Amino acid sequence: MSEKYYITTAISYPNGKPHIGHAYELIACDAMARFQRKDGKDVLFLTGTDEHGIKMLQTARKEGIPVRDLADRNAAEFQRMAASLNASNDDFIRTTEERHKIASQAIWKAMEANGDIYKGGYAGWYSVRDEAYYGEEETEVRPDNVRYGPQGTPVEWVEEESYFFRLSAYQDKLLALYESNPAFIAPTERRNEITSFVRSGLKDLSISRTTFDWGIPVPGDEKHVMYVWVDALTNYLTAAGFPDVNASRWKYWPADAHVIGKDITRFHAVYWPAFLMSAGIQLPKRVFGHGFVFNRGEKMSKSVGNVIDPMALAEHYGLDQLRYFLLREVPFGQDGNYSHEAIVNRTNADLANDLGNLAQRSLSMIAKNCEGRVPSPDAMNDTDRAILAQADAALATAREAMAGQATHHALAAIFAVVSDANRYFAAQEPWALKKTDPARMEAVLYTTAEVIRRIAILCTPFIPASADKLLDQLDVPADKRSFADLGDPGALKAGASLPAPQGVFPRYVESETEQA
Ligand code: ME8
Repeated sequence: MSEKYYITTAISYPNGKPHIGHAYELIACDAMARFQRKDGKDVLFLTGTDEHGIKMLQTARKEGIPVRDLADRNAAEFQRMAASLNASNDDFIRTTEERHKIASQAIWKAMEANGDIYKGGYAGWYSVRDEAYYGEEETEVRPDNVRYGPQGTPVEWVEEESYFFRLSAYQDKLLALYESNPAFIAPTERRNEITSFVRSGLKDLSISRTTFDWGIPVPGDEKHVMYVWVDALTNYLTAAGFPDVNASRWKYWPADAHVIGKDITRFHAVYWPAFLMSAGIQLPKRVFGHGFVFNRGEKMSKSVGNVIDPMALAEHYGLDQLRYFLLREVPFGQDGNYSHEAIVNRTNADLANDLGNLAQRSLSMIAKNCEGRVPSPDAMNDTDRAILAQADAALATAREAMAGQATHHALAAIFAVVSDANRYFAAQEPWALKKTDPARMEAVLYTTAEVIRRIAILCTPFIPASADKLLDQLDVPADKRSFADLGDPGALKAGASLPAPQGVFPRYVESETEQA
């Protein structure tokens, strides 16, 4: 039985259309999920939408439509985004589904049975936008005479009857968790922020609302709906079959990685493990809070029109170009910027020039000089073997990087081989060997094609469609494209006929309006 791997994105609020931040997170998780599948693991990759809560109600009211219609319409947009970004999610959860109501009520009852839920009254500074109460000391009145919370959103005084979760009882347990399991929160700066937040003291958490009814009813007291974060976080359990521990998916729990944006680390690294400890459920192995991506390139807004629509970006630059850029350029965990110039430079340099040209030049030479068949490796020497070994060695580096969600390191390692393969190709001068030593020419072309096969397999998690196109050109069967097929056992067979080579990575050429 293969090892399991369960990875999740945050579930997005469908109170608007998807934006580049959503696309960024989904693409990163997709690369991670695909990487583990290629590495032989049995993967469950989950994404979805977080449909309850007052924000949804407010947006629906503003638009004058029923909240369910708003949820349906925008959930469909998120599903469309996932498909058009080539996301390989195994499930798409919507928190308005029946299975999720069952799971949320079950975790509530388990926390209640453990004595961690009690009824009380709540009065405090509430941010509608954050759906969170804040202590007075966390808020400030600004010159506009409006009181703001720590996230910079307006807060108002709200009083309501509410159920509470005994979060205060989990302070020491959480600190012990962070201490004994330093990998639980990543990257380190997030871990430090969370640790000092918990150290500063935890108050019990209001976990129900009576001021609206767009949510999951509290079991046994239906005038309350659950605080949206109790319901939202539980989605990760729902998709694994909870509360049915005999469900076929329950084997995936605990999740190996919850990948989320840094703004919601507190919910995932403080509330979530506390809820799970209370309910007696195993904790996820890791919470990774990635950075934010921002648009700084003014030029792009002119050329693309709507810069925040990730599907327009993918259409404009090419999906794999966008995926490559986001995964390679921005160190995962840090904030990053995207701009027209940065995307064009990165994808032209790495994809079109380095990988694309290498493939195009070597495969065209094979088509022309070897009758379109895989050349003979008979005259291979140590230099050839060294570049092949280098490609194989990149797997270990990439594997270690991906275990730490460092997509940029994984791609850097793979593209270092691309650069070396280009240097190798230039130094071997197969075009000159054609007359002087045809057997060596064949060996060099064989080696180059084989190194491209290995690189393409390593690239499949990141730029799946383009990597598959490269592998099609080498006539590699679909079931021979895993990491287990790297190395000599899966090597190209001399004499096998190859399809006519085609360019896979077109150069981005500035249109006249962009040059202006
Ligand atoms: O927070 N760059 O939903 P959401 C990178 N429903 N990531 C970004 C981003 C940006 N510019 N903007 C947002 C929610 N994100 C909750 C989650 S999980 C149980 C509930 C990230 O639609 C954000 O950090 O506001 C989050 O991880 C995800 O997009 C969804 O954000």
